[in-house]
Amino acid sequence: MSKDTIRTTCPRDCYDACGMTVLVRDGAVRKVIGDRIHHVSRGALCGKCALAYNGAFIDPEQRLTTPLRRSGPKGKAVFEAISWEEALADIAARLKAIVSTRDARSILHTHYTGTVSMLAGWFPMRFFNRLGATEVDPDTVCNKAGHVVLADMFGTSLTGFDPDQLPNARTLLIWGANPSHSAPHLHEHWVRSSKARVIVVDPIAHETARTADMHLQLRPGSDAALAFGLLHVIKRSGLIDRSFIARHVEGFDAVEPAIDAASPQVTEALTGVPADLIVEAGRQFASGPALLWLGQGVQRQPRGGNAFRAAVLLSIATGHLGSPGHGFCYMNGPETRGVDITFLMAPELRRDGGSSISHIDLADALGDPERSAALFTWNNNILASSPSQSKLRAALAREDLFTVVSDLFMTDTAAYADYVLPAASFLEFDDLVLPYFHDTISAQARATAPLGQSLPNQDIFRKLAAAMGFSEPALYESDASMLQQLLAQTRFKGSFEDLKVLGTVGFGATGRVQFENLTFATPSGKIEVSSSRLKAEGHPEAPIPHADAPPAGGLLRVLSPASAWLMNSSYGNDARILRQLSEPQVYLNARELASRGIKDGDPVLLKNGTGALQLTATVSADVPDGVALVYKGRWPRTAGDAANVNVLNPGLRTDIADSSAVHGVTAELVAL
Ligand SMILES: Nc1nc2c(c(=O)[nH]1)N[C@H]1C(S)=C(S)[C@@H](COP(=O)(O)OP(=O)(O)OC[C@H]3O[C@@H](n4cnc5c(=O)[nH]c(N)nc54)[C@H](O)[C@@H]3O)O[C@H]1N2
Ligand SMILES: Nc1nc2c(c(=O)[nH]1)N[C@H]1C(S)=C(S)[C@@H](COP(=O)(O)OP(=O)(O)OC[C@H]3O[C@@H](n4cnc5c(=O)[nH]c(N)nc54)[C@H](O)[C@@H]3O)O[C@H]1N2
Ligand code: SF4
Ligand SMILES: [Mo]
Repeated sequence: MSKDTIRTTCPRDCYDACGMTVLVRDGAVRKVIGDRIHHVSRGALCGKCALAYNGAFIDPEQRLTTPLRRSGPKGKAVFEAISWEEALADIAARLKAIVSTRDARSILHTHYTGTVSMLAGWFPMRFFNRLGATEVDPDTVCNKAGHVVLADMFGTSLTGFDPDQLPNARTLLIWGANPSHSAPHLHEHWVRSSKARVIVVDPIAHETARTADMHLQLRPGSDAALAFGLLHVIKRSGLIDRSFIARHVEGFDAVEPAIDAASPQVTEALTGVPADLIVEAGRQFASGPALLWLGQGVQRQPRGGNAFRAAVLLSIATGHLGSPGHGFCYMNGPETRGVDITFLMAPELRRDGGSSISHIDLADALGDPERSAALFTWNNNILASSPSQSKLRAALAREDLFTVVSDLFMTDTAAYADYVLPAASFLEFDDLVLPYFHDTISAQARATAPLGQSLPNQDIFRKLAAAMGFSEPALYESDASMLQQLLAQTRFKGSFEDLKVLGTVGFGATGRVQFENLTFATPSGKIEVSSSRLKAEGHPEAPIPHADAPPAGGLLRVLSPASAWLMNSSYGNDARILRQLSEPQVYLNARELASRGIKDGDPVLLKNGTGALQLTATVSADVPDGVALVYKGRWPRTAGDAANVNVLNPGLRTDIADSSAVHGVTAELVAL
């Protein structure tokens, strides 16, 4: 009997990027646990991964282990096992026929962050670039509005504060993120243990909000108004940093009249946040070094772009940028570690400049034979996570939509495929993880062989390139070569083998300062508060103190953020996770339930003009008036009505960037 212990990294789309230890016996994974020396996880995995990595991920009954060809109606998950050779030859023949008789752009591909490891996340792009397929812009289902406005103002959205700056800060303002779910170890070891005063801005009194020093429980979609209210307090207190603005900011004048008008009383009326809390929070933020964590939830609102532009004004107006303990963070991209990942995607293979559509338009595009002949989905479960779920389901049922899905599991989306290609899990191949919060790099190390005939994405797309007869060497580059090139760009001087021993490495104890030189990659070289570019696209030139009107006529705003027990839609098929989740629930406060004659535990229907969802009503004091909370990510087919919360989303768009405004959905609640 041979025993082994492998150190590796969790590659889920999670701020934490935990280090973990895999116990392997006789070549098989016996146990996955947290790595004691990892700076974030400190020996513990989150509850969901502790279950799923020791459950569905290593269960041959749950995993896809061979390529499959459809042998029943679409959506019924009736398949026959076939060889890789046969599957790839069939797929290549179909794709070639589409390319020769139509346009390659009628082949759509969707992908996202099912894994955020570098090779499995990005290398397949080489294949699709060479093919000339239409990319469904991945960020449009998640965070594009935030990226576009930050890039417009600062020249980048991908260089945030270094979390190691927290000891230098007096205030940590968490705006529209829920670390207690979406970054559980950061919640425990970073937020809760910090000496800084913690302020949370969120409609929901989630655990991070409840344990913070201050919780500004605003109405959904009223963030910009709240930001202007805080700026009013800061201005009135003489705490606007005029010399910082004079040197480093363009167009601040454009927001001054709205700041002057946004008194605490006006702001309370627009946001529901008590005036005295607005005063206290504004003064606290301006009182010294402050970090602003811009969550992804806040920009998933119909005016999410404007909300982001307004919230980040706090760091600008106070001059809380460019020195220790200061800064904001949306996320930290590979460039914060000196890494340019463009080569992984080989955009030069693309001959026609490329085409892309938004996730918001996916269901319509797939429903229209003129626009789509084929769909390839990888690292993404669209039928659980994309908007317009019923329309999307109808489109996926199109007999003439040639559909290929690569996944680890038979998801609702895979059930509609003509061919399903089994992907290996992160426990089964080497890769690199560049966390999107901490400035570190981590090894994802192979602990065991791919289950059954499953293959890492890289192998799948190398083989498919060969089946297509493509000759470009970039399509066949080895994993080892790409890992070596990635590492060579970083300040880590060892090899991948060296990194495997260490698990995760950082780059020095002092901590990077965001925008240390106070130079910005904008046309003016300064922070641009007013934007002629956005104005030319029809948006307000500068942020405005907008607040959505609360829904009228008994309608509820449906918020559907991250669940503690699911990772997006991942783990929705794990038996022990499903027991933790129990039946699909909608959380409302007792007043909202009582006003509808509904009791805790009653079966209810949440419905609007787009769809209806059966749920169990559950009382929660965390949820404010006018809001229904339904966590995202259930697999539709695990529910009686084969739907999840996205059946209610008509495909709402953010004001900027055609991104998802899923937290703007409204619906009525009725007893069943
Ligand atoms: N209502 C509502 N909907 C939302 C959101 C919301 O807040 N509310 N949030 C949105 C956001 S932020 C996101 S990011 C999306 C995410 O939406 P999803 O696409 O559901 O994301 P994941 O569950 O992370 O991953 C998708 C699939 O990738 C597969 N996968 C994992 N590793 C690999 C691999 O190595 N190879 C292959 N081929 N497949 C792999 C997983 O098994 C999983 O089925 O959902 C969006 N949908
Ligand atoms: N456990 C778990 N962790 C995850 C994920 C998961 O599904 N499960 N998903 C991962 C992914 S892909 C992403 S993108 C991140 C997202 O993680 P976060 O950045 O934390 O974003 P969300 O969970 O979408 O929403 C965060 C908060 O936004 C709030 N919110 C909604 N509307 C508004 C509003 O109008 N104003 C304000 N201020 N707040 C609002 C919600 O109430 C919620 O508490 O999490 C990642 N981590
Ligand atoms: S999902 Fe996040 S918290 Fe859970 S193990 Fe992975 S990195 Fe850690
Ligand atoms: Mo996301």
